[in-house]
Amino acid sequence: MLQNIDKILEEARQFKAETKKEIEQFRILYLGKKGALSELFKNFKDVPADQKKEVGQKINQLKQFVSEKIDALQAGISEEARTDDSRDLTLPGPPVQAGARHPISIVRNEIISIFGRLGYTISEGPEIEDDWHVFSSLNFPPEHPARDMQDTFFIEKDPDILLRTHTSSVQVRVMEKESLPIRTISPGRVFRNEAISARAHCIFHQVEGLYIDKNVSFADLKQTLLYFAREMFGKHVEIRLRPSYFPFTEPSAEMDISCQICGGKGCNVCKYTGWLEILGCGMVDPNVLEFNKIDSKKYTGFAFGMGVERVAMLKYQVKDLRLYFENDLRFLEQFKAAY
Ligand code: 2U9
Repeated sequence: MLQNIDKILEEARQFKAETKKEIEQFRILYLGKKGALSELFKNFKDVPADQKKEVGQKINQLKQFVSEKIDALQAGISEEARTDDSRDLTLPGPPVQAGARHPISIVRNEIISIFGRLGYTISEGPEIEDDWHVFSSLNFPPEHPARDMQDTFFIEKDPDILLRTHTSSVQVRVMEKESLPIRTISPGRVFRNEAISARAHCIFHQVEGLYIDKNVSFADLKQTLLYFAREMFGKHVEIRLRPSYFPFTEPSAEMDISCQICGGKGCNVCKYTGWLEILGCGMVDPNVLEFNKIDSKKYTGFAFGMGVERVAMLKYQVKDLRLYFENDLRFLEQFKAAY
């Protein structure tokens, strides 16, 4: 009997109970009507008289141990575990924090989608480029400032290896590889050696477009860009083209959209002009076509280029471009509903 009590005590010591349900199982096993202690008390009458004192003490010690262990277990378990068995496992779980797309990705995807509806393919290419694909094949004269160390990040000199300053280089690669007609946009990161400010960054995102076919005209360019502006900013948007200069297009233009804040009346966003500059464009310079082995007497083309950050600033009324690079969740979370 004494050995049996020691064995039960040892088992009670080893018993692991964490949840409310397990503690109750422990209680029933030792203190319940048909439990170990009730069994010992029942058999107590058969214990020889000379052992009764010792056995009685041992049984009481066991009972005390079990009671104290139950109290300790109940005090020690967390509120969650105490109510564990009352949880309804069929209920939906706690909400999972969903991430959101970066506003630059949202705007880039939207630009891609708009031109996709006009039949443009997407082309991508290397960020590390050579002089030919970034400058020479695009008609940049030898003394053009963009070729200077102050404007472009060079990795190696002679022969020049550099970080692309625009994604036109991707379109040069398309002209090398693919047959005509070409109708493609190239979204991607570009790099310029600029001081970081509210309006400029040394890394930014561009989408450039190129359309080359027979009889492509400036009117086609204008209508394409009007469609883009209205899809992007709303159906009442007007566009305006101002003459400009780029080495790779002739004639060249910069496009403004009518200010959506004041409806063209003039406000501090459009600096009281009613217009906001959004992109550059033009007819592909015949030199660029010839450099890329395209007969400029048979084929013409138009091209355009825009900074995604600039489009996003106009779309979301963000005045400091640096916000797009800082990844502050208080800023990024505001775009959760956008896409
Ligand atoms: C080829 C030939 C011509 C792409 C063009 C622009 C005008 C332009 C700027 C807008 C803001 C760059 O991000 S920005 O700083 N781009 O103004 N880009 S036409 O012209 C091409 C492209 C490819 C073969």
